[in-house]
Amino acid sequence: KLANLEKTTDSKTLIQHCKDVLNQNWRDGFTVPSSNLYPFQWLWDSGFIAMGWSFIDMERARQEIKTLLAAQWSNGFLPHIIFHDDSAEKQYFPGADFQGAYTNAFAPKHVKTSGITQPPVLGFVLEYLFEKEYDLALHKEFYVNAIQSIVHFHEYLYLNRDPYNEGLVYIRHNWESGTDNSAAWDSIWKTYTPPTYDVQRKDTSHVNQAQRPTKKDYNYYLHLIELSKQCEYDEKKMFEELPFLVQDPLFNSLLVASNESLVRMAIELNMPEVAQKCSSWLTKTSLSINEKLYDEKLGLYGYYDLKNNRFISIATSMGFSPLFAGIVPQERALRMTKIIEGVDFQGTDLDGYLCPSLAYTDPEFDAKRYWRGPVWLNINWLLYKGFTNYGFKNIADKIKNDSITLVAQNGFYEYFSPIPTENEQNGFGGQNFSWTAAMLLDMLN
Ligand code: 2M8
Repeated sequence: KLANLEKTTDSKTLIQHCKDVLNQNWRDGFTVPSSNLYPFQWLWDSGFIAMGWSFIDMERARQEIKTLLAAQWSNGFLPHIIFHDDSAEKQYFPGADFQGAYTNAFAPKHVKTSGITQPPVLGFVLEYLFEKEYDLALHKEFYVNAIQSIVHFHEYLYLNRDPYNEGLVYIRHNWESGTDNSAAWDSIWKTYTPPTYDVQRKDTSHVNQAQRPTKKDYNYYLHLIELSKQCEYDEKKMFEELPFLVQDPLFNSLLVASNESLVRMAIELNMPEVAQKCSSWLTKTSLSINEKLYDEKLGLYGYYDLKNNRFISIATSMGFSPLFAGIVPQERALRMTKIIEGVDFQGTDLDGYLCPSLAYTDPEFDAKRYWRGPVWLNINWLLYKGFTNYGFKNIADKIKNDSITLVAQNGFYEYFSPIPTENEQNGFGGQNFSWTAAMLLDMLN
């Protein structure tokens, strides 16, 4: 265990491995999440990855963001996958043709993209780079342009995804949450039956099926893509037709955090209109998260199913994410510390690694299946920052140390089982995973 080893020597080795992973996954102007499993550019991965690059090469960190933003649609939408070359159909499923979004009038012409988005991390990612920039004057144009593009993305979200003007934006595909097979969607899946798709998945040729979403799950995911295609990715039509419309606590909290970062950078860069706009967005979204998404019963934040008009009460690690945005009232935050320290998130022996994506006590908990139990380093990083900012140092330290231990003992996996084992492999999913390396670089520095 790392704790038993000579710390500095070991951290040095780990830091070098983090750098190797990012270097291996770097392509021409962007970084793949994992070379075989995810061979293109993913939106929120690239955000976390850019923070990792800032420890190695600021030029690459900026380039990662520039390449992402170059694929922005003309209505401000940012796609979750950018298929940088034409091998998409061979390498990944569903590829650009199956997703069928690139014919949309707003889509860019120079590159094919998907028609769904991912959590809005770019505002706070940009501020992370901004604060480390050695020569701000030299790179001012990059920051000003990036801020404008990110504001355009947020504007798109508020204009198209907030039909009742609540300040809460909805996601219209479970992939937009980033937490693909979360048990949070189970009650929605029960409301309809999708067709069966007889397709050749590629993910299960790289990763054991038991660690991935099920075949039945994929029917739901592909059906939502089919329906979006039938709507020609027209936002109004999709709002009327799609059976999945969810106000997600992670997505909205990251939107608040990004708006806050945009306000601070806009003030420094003398962009008063941007500062004003983002500040009114963040006030409204924060209030609504606290009013509509707080689950008094569980003491965590939950989801709102906008299609079926009902609250989804479930204890997930994403339920802590408003802490990262700094919008949780003190007494609620205190209650959240008791929850993360208890059996739900550390198991009956209170010896589990933080932070499982689903509570142990949930009947659906599965330590190895993707977003239904495993620990994810990007979420851990958000919670580590969140608990730190609230002054809960012990919990923040445990999240950080568990993250380091899991990687040190198992390698740079996509996700990890939270259950401690003696000498068993506890890392799962893709290997040499970019955001695992990127988040660790922050935690080790
Ligand atoms: C996973 O999602 C993709 C679809 O976007 C997939 O399973 O094929 C998720 O973990 C998502 O959050 C992540 O961005 C993506 C790439 O790492 O993989």
